[in-house]
Amino acid sequence: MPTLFDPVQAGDLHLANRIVMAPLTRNRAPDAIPTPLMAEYYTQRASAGLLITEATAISHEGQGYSDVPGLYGTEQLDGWKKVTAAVHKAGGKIVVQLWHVGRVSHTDLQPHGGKPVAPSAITAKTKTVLIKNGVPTFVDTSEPRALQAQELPGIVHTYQAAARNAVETAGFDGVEIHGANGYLLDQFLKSGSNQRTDDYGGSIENRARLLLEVTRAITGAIGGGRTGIRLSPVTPANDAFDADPQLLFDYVIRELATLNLAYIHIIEGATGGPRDLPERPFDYAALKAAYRAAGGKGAWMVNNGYDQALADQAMQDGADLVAFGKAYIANPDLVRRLRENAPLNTPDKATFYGGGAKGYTDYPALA
Ligand code: 8OZ
Repeated sequence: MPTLFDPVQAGDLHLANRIVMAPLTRNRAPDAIPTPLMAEYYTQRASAGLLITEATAISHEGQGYSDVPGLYGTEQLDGWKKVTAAVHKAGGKIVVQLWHVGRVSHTDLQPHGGKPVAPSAITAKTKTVLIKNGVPTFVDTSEPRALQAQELPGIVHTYQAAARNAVETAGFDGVEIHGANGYLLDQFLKSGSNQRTDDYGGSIENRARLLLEVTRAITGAIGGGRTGIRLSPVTPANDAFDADPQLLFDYVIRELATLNLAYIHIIEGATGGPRDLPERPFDYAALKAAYRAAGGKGAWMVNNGYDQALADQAMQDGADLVAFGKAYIANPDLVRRLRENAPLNTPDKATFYGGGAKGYTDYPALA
């Protein structure tokens, strides 16, 4: 039985251990451009088997929060190039999380103050973050407009271009498709946010179409072995809801199994919250079994509220990788701390979103 500290192959990615830094939004990229401070932050954490960057907008339209990074402009790509170079120099591996927020945005963040885009014109009952005069402020998301069917190939193409730029220009080892947490692809997947009557709404096959088209476009451009995907079957984050998630994700995972992905990243329960949702039961073991039964060979990555004991249990149950979120905010040397059973620093919520080095690059490593 492998332990968290044993190496593993995830598609084309050879990982030194099975501990993954989860994607964490930190809102420290003014004008969507990655900074040298971000390079320092990721490099401090380079002993993880894999670093997944914070969610990164594939287009201006795909952006939904102040000061989150992008991957669509030259300066943004140049900024990321410095991040990946520093991480690689420190011996780490890093993939970028490709993000389109869909309806989880605000007109203030959209090109020309336009409406955010979504599968259907249904406002998400959720908040986003605007940073005004350096102060993060939570505001209601704006009413979106429904995307026209003829706009969808453009969105698929934008994801594909971002993936290509990520590996060819910015130097990433691969990409993670953000298919979770109530953002655009998850909005299409789930019945609560998708009331379309065309080929992209209604049946499960139709609701899954955009996510699968995006995934195929990306694997076609950069290879499945450098592509991972994150899914959150039952999270209530950002007003996500599906009437029958077990059936939906059984279909999605079987289709993904044919694409030779590097890994599948599953958020169990409510993102950053309870792992067990009595009102939203879900059988994750059945999901993994369906993936393997359909020929899926990717690494199986689990996430949400893991500590050492729960992670060991997950490895026994056949997980290949465990992603740690909040623990990684506060513990740059998390791999060493877990290996040595050392105490963990406590993350400070007040500095999660926005700001500078404080609560970002100043958490101490072990002496
Ligand atoms: C926290 C704050 C803003 C965005 C996600 C990208 O939930 C996020 C996010 C998390 O996936």
